[in-house]
Amino acid sequence: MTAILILNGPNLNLLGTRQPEVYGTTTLNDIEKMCAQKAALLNIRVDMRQSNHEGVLIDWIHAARGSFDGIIINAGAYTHTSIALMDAISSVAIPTLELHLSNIHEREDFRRISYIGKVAFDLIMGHGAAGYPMALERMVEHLKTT
Ligand code: CA2
Repeated sequence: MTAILILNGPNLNLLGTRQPEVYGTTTLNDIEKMCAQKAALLNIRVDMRQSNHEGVLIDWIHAARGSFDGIIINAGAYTHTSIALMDAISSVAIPTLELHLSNIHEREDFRRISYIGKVAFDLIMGHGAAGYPMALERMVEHLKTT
């Protein structure tokens, strides 16, 4: 069975509790449930995790080798800073999709730079929580064609 790892970076554990005007009112727990439902429909296995620590995210990416067919990552602010996460993704050579709740191209200039985007096969952004199940569909479609 196809297995997808969904990684969430710093501060995303606060989702639904602060800044609802930017990030919406859905919690990460709600999103995990949405992903589980979509996974059942797509007949895939999904494992969703969150960490505020760059090294933990890197360790999870390394450990994904041999266990997961694809990685969906909302790296939070590490998106715009972390060459280490970018290197981790290219080192495991697992198809990776970049995901954001907000449209990072329509916000501050510093959010336009994405190191994840340099190694991801696609980007889904600006759809809020709905972007997560969309990302699962996109990943499954991508894995079928590769
Ligand atoms: O739009 C996204 O998904 C982001 O990855 C979210 C990051 C931000 O740094 C990226 O530029 C875009 C921030 C996540 C912070 O999440 C919060 C959620 C609720 C309250 C406060 C922060």
